[in-house]
Formats: sequence, C-alpha cells, structure tokens
Amino acid sequence: MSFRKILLSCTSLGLIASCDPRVFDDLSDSAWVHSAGKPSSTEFAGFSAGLIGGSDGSGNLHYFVAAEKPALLLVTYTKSGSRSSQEVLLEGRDQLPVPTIMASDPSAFAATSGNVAVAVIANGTPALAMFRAENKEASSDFLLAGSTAATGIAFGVTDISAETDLLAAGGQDLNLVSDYKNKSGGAAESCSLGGATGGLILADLDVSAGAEYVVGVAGTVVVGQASSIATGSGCALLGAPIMAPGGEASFGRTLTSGDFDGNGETDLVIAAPDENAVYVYMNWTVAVPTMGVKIANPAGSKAFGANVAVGDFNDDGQDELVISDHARDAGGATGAGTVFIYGADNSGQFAAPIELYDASPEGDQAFGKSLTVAKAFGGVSLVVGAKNEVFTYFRTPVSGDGDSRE
Ligand SMILES: [Ca+2]
Ligand SMILES: [Ca+2]
Ligand SMILES: [Ca+2]
Repeated sequence: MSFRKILLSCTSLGLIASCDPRVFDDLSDSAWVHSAGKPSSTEFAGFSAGLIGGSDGSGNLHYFVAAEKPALLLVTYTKSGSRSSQEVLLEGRDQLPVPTIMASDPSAFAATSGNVAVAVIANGTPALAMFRAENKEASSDFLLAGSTAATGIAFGVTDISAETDLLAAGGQDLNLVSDYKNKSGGAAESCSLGGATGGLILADLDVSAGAEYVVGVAGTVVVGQASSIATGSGCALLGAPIMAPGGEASFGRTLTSGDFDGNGETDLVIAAPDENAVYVYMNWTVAVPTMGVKIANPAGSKAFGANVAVGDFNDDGQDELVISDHARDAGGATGAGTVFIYGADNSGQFAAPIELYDASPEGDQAFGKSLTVAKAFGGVSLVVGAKNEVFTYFRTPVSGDGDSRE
C-alpha cells in the first residue's frame, strides 16, 4: 500500500485549530522512482535512523533518507505535489552505521545548495561525509577522533566567527570543523569529553555571540563554547553539567531546543529514551539554569524520546514539541510506534499530545525511528521514518495552496 491515512485528532486541545489542508504520503515498498522516471526495483532492507530535510530557494521540500545498505536517498517534493526519489550511493564507504546520524546546514538549506553531513565509517575511521543537496555532489570527508561513528552532528554559528561551523560528537570526543565551507576535508579538531557521547545540538544559551554546544555525556548533558576546541583549550565547559533528574542512564541521548512558551528565550529538551523520560528546561541559560520539567510519558511507553524535534505547526509563534516512541504498540500492533506532538501555553504548560501512527499499524513497524521537521510550502512539514517506510505530513496554511496529494 502506497497511501495510508493517518490518525490525527484535529480537535485535540486546540493545538491545531482546524483540519486545514494536510497531505500525507507514505513512501513505501516499490514506490521508489529514480530521477529517470523509472520505478526502482530495489526495496531497501530498512531505513536507518537518518532523516534530514529542508526547503530550497524555489520552495521545494527535499530531504535525505539513509538506508541500511550504503545508500542515501534524496526525496524532493515540488509545490504541485510531485515527488521524486533518487538513490545516492556512498561509494567507497562502508556500511552506514545504524543508527545513521545526519544534519544539514540550516542557512544553506534555505538557499539553493544545502549542505548535509552524514555520519559514516570510512575505511574503519569515523567521518562525516558531506553532500550538497542541490546536486548530490559529494565533497571530501571530515575525519573524526576515535573509532566509533558520530552520535550527534550540528551546524551553526558559534562564538568562533560569523561563519557556520560543523560539530560532531562521537566516542568520547567532541569534534569541530570551523568555517567548514572553506575546508576541503581532513581531520577535525577535537577535545575529550571523558565519557560516552549522546546527542548534540547548538543553541545560544549565554550572552556571548553565537551558539553554545549542548551534548550528552555519560548520562549527563554539558554545555560549552566551540572556541575552546579551536584554541586547543579542551572542551572548557560552561557551568556544571545538567544531571539526569531521575538518574536516567540514557539522559542526553537525544536533544532539541525551541521556544515553547513563545517568550523569545530558548527552551532545552533532553530525553532519556531507555527510561521513557523527556525533560523540558524552560528558558535555560548558563547564568540561570532552570529545573527540568518532566513530560508525563504516555501509557505503554517503551522508548519515549527516541527522537525529538521541534516545529511551529500552527504558526502561532510558539514551537510544538515532537517526541517519538518507535517501540510502542499502536492500534493493537506490537512495536508499531507512535509520534506525539505537544503544545504549550504561554506559561510553558504542556497539554495532552496529538498522536500520530499508521492507520494500518504493522508489527515492528517502528514508526518514529527517525524524525525531522522542515519548512516548506509556507508551512511546516513533519517527516517520520519507519521500517522500510517514510511518512511525510505536509502542512499548509488554511488559505494556502490546498491539497497536493499524489
Ligand atoms: Ca552564546
Ligand atoms: Ca522560551
Ligand atoms: Ca505553535
């Protein structure tokens, strides 16, 4: 089945005020189409956890999907709703690690040539394989410290300069490629965090210009500035680590940030999926670190917080928080997986979530094993990875260009 409806309660707590035009596409099974227009006979053994998306200068939505065989797929949707899928082989590289971690340069992805970093193991060495979204052209790899694949990748403008930097966490190390666009590959600079890494984001959390890094380390989360790596001063953390409120060992495996109460201050989200725990740190800064507020995990949670993402789906200036649990049972199917969308009021109180899962849930479908949010078509689109499937939820304004369902 190549098209399935979703279970989306439009009346849930006013988060999405009305059932405005919404398109859903399930890229499943043999629906893959090469750029030449011929259906692909290849059904991929399964998608690993990588998914990253964005829009280009013409407003198209495109995203990369990592497959467990050494392949990347570029999926593009135009405003008319037509879609193409293209296989991009990672030639000369080993099997993609599972889960595969990807990140895009958000400033470049908004232009015509986005830059995508993919965690790979190249000839036994952890590296970031770089691609340009526009033409799938690969550039040289950046080699990372250690021996294990990156657990988190982030692009952003840090305190080093006004240029975009690239950071990756993996093993026990934090790697830095400053001003990556002016580099042609080679070894990243690094510092040792002294413990196993988890997720990584960049967010501006202090008075310095540019974003700080926020990274999971051995069940804690630490914050620091990239300039200390660039100057060889180690990781030089800012303040005390954020400790897991409940001692959760997987605290910091996934992270995101947004502004859920709409006050202009950054809110941090730190998940501990092995313990089904997700914490939100409203308006957290290095100078005034706030306490984490736990999001009550839904009944039947098995990996609540496996992935977290942020988007303003109803365009009211307050972000919504997307949390996946790909192991949860849904609709009577074991391990079908569920994605939850939470909205907060302007005091930061989260309401009960909207639930998304396949209308025909399958056992071990793993809906939510990957997650990305991308702006396109004047709205925000949610892309959810499942076993052998990708689900794309388009959202357009009520007055927008309507239903572009295929
Ligand atoms: Ca800063
Ligand atoms: Ca806030
Ligand atoms: Ca919103």
